[in-house]
Amino acid sequence: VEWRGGAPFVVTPTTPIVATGAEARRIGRGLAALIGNTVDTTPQIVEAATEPAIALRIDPGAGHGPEGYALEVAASGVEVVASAPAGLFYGVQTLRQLLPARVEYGAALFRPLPIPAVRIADAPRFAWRGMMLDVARHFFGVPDVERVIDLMALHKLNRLHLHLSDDQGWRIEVPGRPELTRVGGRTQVGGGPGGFYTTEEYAGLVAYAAERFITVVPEIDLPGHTNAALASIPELNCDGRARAPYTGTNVGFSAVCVGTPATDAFVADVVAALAAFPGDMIHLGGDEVKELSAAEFATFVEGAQRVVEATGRTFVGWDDVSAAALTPGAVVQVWRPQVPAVARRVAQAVAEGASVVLSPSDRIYLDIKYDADTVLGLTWAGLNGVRDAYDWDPAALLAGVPEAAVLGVEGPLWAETLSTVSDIEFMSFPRLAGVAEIGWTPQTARSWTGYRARLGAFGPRWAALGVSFYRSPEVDWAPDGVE
Ligand code: TNX
Repeated sequence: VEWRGGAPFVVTPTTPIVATGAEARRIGRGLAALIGNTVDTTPQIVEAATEPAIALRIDPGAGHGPEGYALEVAASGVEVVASAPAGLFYGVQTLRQLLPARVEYGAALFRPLPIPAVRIADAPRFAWRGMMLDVARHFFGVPDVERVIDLMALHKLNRLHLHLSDDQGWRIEVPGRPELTRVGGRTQVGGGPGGFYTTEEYAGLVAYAAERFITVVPEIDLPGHTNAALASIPELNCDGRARAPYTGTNVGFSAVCVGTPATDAFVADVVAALAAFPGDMIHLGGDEVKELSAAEFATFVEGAQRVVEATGRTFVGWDDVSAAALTPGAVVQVWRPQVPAVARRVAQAVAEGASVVLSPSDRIYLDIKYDADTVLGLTWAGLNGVRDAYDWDPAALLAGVPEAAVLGVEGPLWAETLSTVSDIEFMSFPRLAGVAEIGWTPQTARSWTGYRARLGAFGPRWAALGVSFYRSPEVDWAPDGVE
C-alpha cells in the first residue's frame, strides 16, 4: 500500500464504471449497486468514458496471481486491474473498504464519496481462507447462509465449509435416501424443528457462493457424529435397530457399523450426492470417534478416502484422520495443534504428502467464548479473544508443517449455542476479520497494534451493514453513523 497524498477521487451521481466483458461487467454491477441507492445515483456501466471514472479491467497479463489485483486511486480516476475475475472482485472489495462506511447504508441519501489517493498491489498469502458453519446442531435456512456468504465476500474469504450432518441433524437431501431428511432433518439441539436444504436450495447456495468467488466445501461427518443417520436408517447400526433422535450436546457416542454392505452403500450414496454439485473437495469429518477400535476407524477412513478420490474430489478430514493412512494430496483440517500426539501425527501426514488447513481451536474456533462474560459459546478450548484469534503465524504453529504445506486457515463456527443469524454474527465478528487478514497478509506486514487500529475503524462499516459484532474492549471502536 502506497498512500500518494493529494486530492482524493470523488464518486458523484454521474461517475461511470468502465468495464468490458461479462465478468467485469457483472462485478461492476455489484459495485454500482453498492454505490447507488436509487436509479439516479447508481453508476452506469459503460465501455469507455472521457470523464473521471472507475475502471475495472481483466487483463491476463496483469500479474498478481489468480486472486491478486492492483488498485490505483487518483483524483483523475480509479483503476482496478486483475488477471482473472476473482482478483478483480477482491480489488473491488478493497475499493469498497476505501469508500466511506456510509456507502453500506442501503437507503441513505447520496452524498459524494471520497476515496483516498493510493496505490495497492495485493495477493493472498494462502489459497484457502475459510469459515465453517455448523448447520447441523441448529439449522440455518438459505437467507441466513446467504448473509454469511455476503459477509465472507466483504472480507475476501473464499471457502465456506458447511457442516451438513451431526448427531442432532441431517441437512441435505441424498437421492434414494429420503429417510435422512424425513427423520434426521427434523431435529436440532434443544428440540426445535430442524430443517434441511432441498437439492435445489443447496445448488442455489453453491451458485450464490460461486458468484462471490467462494467455493462450498460440504462436510458429512462420518463415521461418528452420526446419530441423525443412525436414527433414519436402521441398517447403519450393527444391531440393525434405529437409534432414538438426539437433541443434546454430547459428542463421541455414535458411529456407523464399519465394513457392512449397508454402510458401504450409504457412504457411496452420500459421496455421490455431494459430488453432483460443483466443487473440488469433500469433507468426511472423522472427528471424535470413541465407539470404534483404532483398526475399524482406520479401515473406515481409508475406504471413505478412496470413495471420495474416485469422484475426482480431494478428501478432507479433521485431524483425527491422521491416525489412518492418507493418500498424498489429502487435506487434514487441524483443530488440536495443542495436543502433542495430534501435532506429531499431523507432521507425519505432511511428510507423507498431505496438506493442512489450520483451525486451531484455542485461536480461531469462533464458537469459543471471547471472554468469561460472553453469553453465547463454549469454553472447552479456553477463551479466544480478538487478539488471540489474530496474533499467530500459520507457518509457526506446528513443528514439521512448513508454510508450503499450509493450504490456509479456516474459522469454524459450531452451533450448539447459536440459533439466529445475529448469534452467528456476534461470534464471527470481529474474529473472522482476523482469519481473513491471516489468510491474505504476509506475516512480516502484520502486527496486533496495526490490526487493532484498523479494526476500530472498520466497526462503523459492520454497524452500517447491521452486523451485530462484539464490541470487544480490546479495541477502540470508532463511533457509528456519524461520518
Ligand atoms: C469439537 S472440532 C467438535 C465439534 C463440537 C466443537 C465445539 C470437532 C472436529 N469436533 O463436534 O461442535 O468441538 O467447539
